[in-house]
Order: sequence, then structure tokens, then C-alpha cells
Amino acid sequence: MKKYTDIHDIENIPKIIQEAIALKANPFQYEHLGKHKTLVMLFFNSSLRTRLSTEKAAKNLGMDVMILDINNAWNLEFKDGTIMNLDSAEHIKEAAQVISQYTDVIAVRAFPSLKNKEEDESEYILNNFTKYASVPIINMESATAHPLQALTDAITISELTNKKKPKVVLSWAPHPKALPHAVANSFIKMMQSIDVDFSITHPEGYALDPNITKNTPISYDQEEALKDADFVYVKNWSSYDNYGQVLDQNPDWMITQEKIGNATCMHCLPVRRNMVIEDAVLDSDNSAVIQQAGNRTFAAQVVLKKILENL
Ligand code: SN0
Repeated sequence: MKKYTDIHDIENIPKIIQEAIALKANPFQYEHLGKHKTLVMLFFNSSLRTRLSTEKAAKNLGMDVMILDINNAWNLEFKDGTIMNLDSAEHIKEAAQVISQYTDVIAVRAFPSLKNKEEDESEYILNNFTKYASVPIINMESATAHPLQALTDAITISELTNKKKPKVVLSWAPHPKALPHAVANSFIKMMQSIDVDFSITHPEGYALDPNITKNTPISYDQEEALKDADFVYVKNWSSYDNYGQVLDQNPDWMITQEKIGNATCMHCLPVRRNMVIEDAVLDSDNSAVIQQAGNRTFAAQVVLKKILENL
């Protein structure tokens, strides 16, 4: 693997899921693969799971890890040809090349502004790192994608089902803040790529990018959509059409025990309890959120392994 910025960088999804599950059973099998290799992780935004699980994954492979909260470094300039007489002290051209001097892989977290759709969709932060770095890039959640989370979710579904084609429903749920589309986008792409019966439910006004949802069935009737679901993947996102807006916080869309019945409840975390999902669900045996978080390590590990094997 040359990079991991999108789930389509995976050559064979069923195979990588099995490889991740094998790594989980035997995490130190490749502990020499990363010897004298370094991972730099750059964070423009907050992180708990991504930061710890990716560091753990790298260490399981014997890698060294360096972490930079990049907001504490120099303000970066991303535009070409600007006169840098304002806040930005360093251009991405130097920064990406310089960081590449110290490491074998660079992982980047860079959320969208949710203010300017075109700018967010250009993925200028991730793409400029890819363009100017001389080492492979891993996406730790960018403006429009969270491929490590989507791989984790596919691993978790695969562990928890013995059905050939389980029914998976992605449900929007209310949230007080404007959240990105990245987790939903990558989850949708992943579900479209594996053998599941997949649909989406959200209130009117919350349609996601049609280039991503494609012909996935979409319902405005949550109760109807959740009927007979094996997995309910819960996520809030802000409006895509009214870009970055919170249109309403309709509490009727919160995920309750009554709504999900025996289905397995999934969420990428962090989750606002009793706003997005009620306590009864998160505290029940039907919640897979901790297992998902645990699997983040092995999603990151299998990706790092594939990248190391290709260095
Ligand atoms: C991020 C998101 O993309 O939805 C990261 C998820 C992995 N979530 C948040 O920013 C939640 C913030 C909050 O205040 O609840």
C-alpha cells in the first residue's frame, strides 16, 4: 500500500479484514517489521482513540512514534504564490518535505472548517501533505473521510455477524454542534463495498453528498428504516446542502432501546449520551462501541503493516 487516504486505497477489503482479525489474535507477530522505522502523527484537531490506537498499532509493529500537535508548531501556509506577510510562518512545501526527513510515514488529522464547502472538499491539507511529503500519508480523519474508522467498522461487523448479508442501517441522530460528514462518508463507501444490506435514514435536509450516497436507499422514516436491522450505525452530521448548518436538534431522532430492539448499536465515539444515544443502549450488551474502539488498533496496524511492506 502506497498511502491510506481513502478506503479505495485497499486492494481487497475482505482480505484486509481477515488480516486485521489475525493481527488482533497475534498482535506482535510482525514486531520486527517496523524496527528503525518511524511514524509521525500530526494533529490539527482533538483526538483520543485515533491518537492512542494508532500509536499502539505502530508500537506493536516495533515502530518509533513521534506526535506533534501541529497547532503548537508554526502556522502553515497552503496557498501557492502568496506573499507570506500575515500569520503563516511556514509553507507546506517546506514543512512536508522537512517532516519527511525525520520519518517513514506521516499520519494527518485535519477536520473541515464546515464554512466553505469547496475549500473543505478540495482536501487541501491532506492533499498538500500527499503532494509535498516524500513518504506515505495516512488519513486520521480529513475534511471528507475517516478511512481508519470505516475499516474498523467493517472489522467489527465481520466479527459480530454470522449472516451472509446482515442488514446495516446508518441513522442520523441529533447533536448540539455542527459535525463533519467524514465518518458517515467513509462508512457509506465501506458498506457499499462489502456484502451487506445497507440503507441510510435521516431527517429531510440532511442528505449527504449524492456522489457518495449514490444509489444507497435513503428513508426519512427512522422507525421504518430500523425494522429488522442487525446493525444500527449512529452518527450525527451537519447539513450538506446548507453546508455546515445545524438545521434542528429534533430529539425524536435520538437512538433509544425501544427503537433498536435487538440490533447491535455502533458509534465511532465520542458520543453525547442521552442526546445522540440514550444510556440504556450504551450500557447494554447490544452496544459495540467499546469493541469498535478496540478494533481501531488493528485497523491502523494492518494499514501500517501494508505500508511498511511496500517501503
Ligand atoms: C468528530 C466527527 O467527525 O464527528 C470526530 C469523530 C471521530 N466528532 C466530534 O467532533 C464530536 C465533538 C463533540 O463536541 O461532541
